[in-house]
Amino acid sequence: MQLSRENLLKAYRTMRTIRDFEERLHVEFATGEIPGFVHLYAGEEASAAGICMHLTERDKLASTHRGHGHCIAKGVDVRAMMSEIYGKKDGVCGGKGGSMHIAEIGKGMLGANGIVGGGPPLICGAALTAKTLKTGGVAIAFYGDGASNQGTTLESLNLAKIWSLPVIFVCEDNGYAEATAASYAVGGTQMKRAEGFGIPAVQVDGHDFFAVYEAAREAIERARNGGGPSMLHVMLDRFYGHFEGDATTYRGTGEVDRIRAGQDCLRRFRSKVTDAALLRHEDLDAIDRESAANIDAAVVHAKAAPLPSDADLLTDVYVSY
Ligand SMILES: Cc1ncc(C[n+]2csc(CCOP(=O)(O)OP(=O)(O)O)c2C)c(N)n1
Ligand SMILES: [Mg+2]
Repeated sequence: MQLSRENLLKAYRTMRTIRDFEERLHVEFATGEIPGFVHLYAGEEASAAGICMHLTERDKLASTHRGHGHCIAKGVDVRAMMSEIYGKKDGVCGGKGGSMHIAEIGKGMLGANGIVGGGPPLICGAALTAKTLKTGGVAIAFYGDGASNQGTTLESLNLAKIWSLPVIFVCEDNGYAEATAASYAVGGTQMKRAEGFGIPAVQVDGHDFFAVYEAAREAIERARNGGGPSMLHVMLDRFYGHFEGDATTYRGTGEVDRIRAGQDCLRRFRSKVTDAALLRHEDLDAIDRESAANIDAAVVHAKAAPLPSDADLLTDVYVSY
């Protein structure tokens, strides 16, 4: 399906914002100013962007420890995210979550998640709500190749199938779980796993925004029309280590350079749309400038923003019903 000019610009803006956010965090984390762990999504942008383009706020999303891209694509404000990562009071979770727990329920962003395999069961609950209340919403579980081996993920595939839930399981396969290669750790294939549960699945080139967008469109349409769950096995690569500070001794010499040179989803998007004369280089250059300025402002703001106060320790602890 042909995307409108407006949507092409939106897709590029989302991917560019994620890339700039992550590249900047890579630099800023090294200064020691950012507390906690940070896992960067750079290289994987086409997956979050291609899927979330189909979603609105009524649709729910569960993310992973590598969640910044999912949050941005789901519409969470980058300034509030940056403040959150710096642990500041005006962060999207009041500075209490940090990188691995960014959530904004109102936007359908149910949270990044430090528990590998934590997202799929959570999203089955969100999908059951959508189905029961007939909201028309769908629920997306992003999870990694490592998380695909967790019992929680396999149980969720089964549950989503037997209850015919409007879930899209998105396995973001970047070839590694920490330092362990998927080729070593994953038995069988993701496609066969889905087939085993009677769930339609498709393998997608995650470096290609358009491939992800198309596959997601079909799966989301199926879910919205009562056709139950689907799986997308998205093949992609991360540009950085598992976490910031990872020496990445387990990756081959020149592996990341080759990926950056040949498999960069942003570059591929740019050449596709400019070759086809859908957008001009100047259109994209303008977005590059706008995004760089936004991220810059977000970092300046986050650094200067106040920390939560002592009294903030006692809020958000219990929920009153
Ligand atoms: C239940 C649980 N087990 C182990 C860990 C430690 N851990 C954090 S990330 C990770 C690897 C996850 O790999 P994958 O699912 O492929 O995601 P990726 O990091 O590649 O995006 C592990 C084992 C954890 N956080 N939670
Ligand atoms: Mg992985």
